[in-house]
Amino acid sequence: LVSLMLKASSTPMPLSHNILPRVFSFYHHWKKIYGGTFLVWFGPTPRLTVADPDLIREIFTSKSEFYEKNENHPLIRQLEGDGLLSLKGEKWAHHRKIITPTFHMENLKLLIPVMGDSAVEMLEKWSEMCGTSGEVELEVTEWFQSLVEEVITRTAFGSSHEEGKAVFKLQQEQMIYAAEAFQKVFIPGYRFLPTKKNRCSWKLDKEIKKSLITLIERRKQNNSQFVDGCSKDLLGLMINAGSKEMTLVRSDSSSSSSTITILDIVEECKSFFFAGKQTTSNLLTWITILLAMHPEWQQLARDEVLKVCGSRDVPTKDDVAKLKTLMMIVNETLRLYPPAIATIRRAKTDVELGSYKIPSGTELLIPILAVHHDQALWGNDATMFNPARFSEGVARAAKHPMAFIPFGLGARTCIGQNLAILQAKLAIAAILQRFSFSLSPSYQHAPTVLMLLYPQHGAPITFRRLTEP
Ligand code: MNH
Repeated sequence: LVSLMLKASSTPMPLSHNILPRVFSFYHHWKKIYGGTFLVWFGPTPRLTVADPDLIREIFTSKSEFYEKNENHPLIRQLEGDGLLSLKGEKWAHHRKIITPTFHMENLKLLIPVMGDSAVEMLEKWSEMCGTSGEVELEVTEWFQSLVEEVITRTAFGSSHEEGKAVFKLQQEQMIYAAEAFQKVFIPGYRFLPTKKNRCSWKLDKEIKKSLITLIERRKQNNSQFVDGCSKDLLGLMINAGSKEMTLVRSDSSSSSSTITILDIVEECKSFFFAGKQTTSNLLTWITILLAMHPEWQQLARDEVLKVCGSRDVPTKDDVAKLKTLMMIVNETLRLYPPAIATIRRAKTDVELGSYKIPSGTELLIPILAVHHDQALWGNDATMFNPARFSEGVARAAKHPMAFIPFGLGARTCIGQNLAILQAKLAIAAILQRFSFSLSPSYQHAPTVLMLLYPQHGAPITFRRLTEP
């Protein structure tokens, strides 16, 4: 089934944003017959697809206590780690509270120079590659991945980011092996077979764990220099919370159930990388593709950037806040090409959802992409690229305030969304300052889903230097 689906969606399509029939073919097909909310049996598990924003609001916010995250396949779980993404109940709440300060705007601001420096460094290389012709064709996907990696490692590991990068390299490698095993997921027990690829994956898993433990132990010793923890990176916050709790536990052993251990921190690190890297770099890639497809918006965005930033090398924090057109473009990209096209919840008990009676254990699929492409919510031009629809802000862009959900909603909304948006705005602004760009003649439009929404045949883009270096 999976290979058939992959095959069906690997042929290029015309340059259109009407990608729902292609990447969500089963939904598109059944919606015509049953409407946007319908039930499919996944083996013994009933799965309700819910595309109605009123019902989505109940699941994510007003009645969220009746739903929990479902468990991913063990292969994915090993990669994503037992961190925020997949934890449930008290342990999730405890970790979320500790990690939240990492993403406060005050803290993210400190990353702006880092983001700017790595963007400029990348663009200087591009400029060099342009040579005398002033023009170069680049596969942007890989460039954006290393750009994002830099920022994610610093967010997670702060001062230990160089060592963190090495661990992330291992995890990236493991993902490739696991992806192959994942395609054979329908062969029972396949992931336990000692095939060459599985053995590579297990070996990497051990290595990752070992490196992270070493890294955390070392950092722990340095951390104790700060009495109350100055470092608000993921590692610093978790280590501080952990060591405080250990002292607590010694005097009051009853609170040990929520203690943070080194292994918990290891899992959070894995989770961070898994959740943050590909999502953000995919977003950067889609923005670039869309601006290449729509030169009029590219020019509008560039005019704005040049006006706001003047002669500054990269936008400052205040500049970023003024880039309204660019924000509209980021939002419109997240609407048409949301990197995460769906999410799943499970009913913890029997519960009423709107007028439906949902039995305990039912899975609820929220098809983010389908909600974003729904004409009833976005109008007749739902599959057109029209950033202007966001000119009055996100809440007023559609006919329903819950129609825009690229990061989910409610208590379990994406913790990294401000970081992702900040990074996207900074990087794209820096590109617009220096280059104009268009699709390479070899570009093939083939949006595909393998966990995330990505361009199957890559994103070759032609960049032209705007001024002499
Ligand atoms: Mn992110 C949760 C999409 C960037 C870390 N992320 C989610 C969810 C969506 C999502 C959707 C909610 C899933 C659900 O409700 O079931 N995330 C994105 C997108 C981008 C993104 C589209 C970029 C674009 N995410 C990032 C970055 C990080 C990150 C960057 C970290 C550095 N995301 C998370 C974590 C969660 C999450 C952690 C889980 C939060 C929780 O459940 O408490």
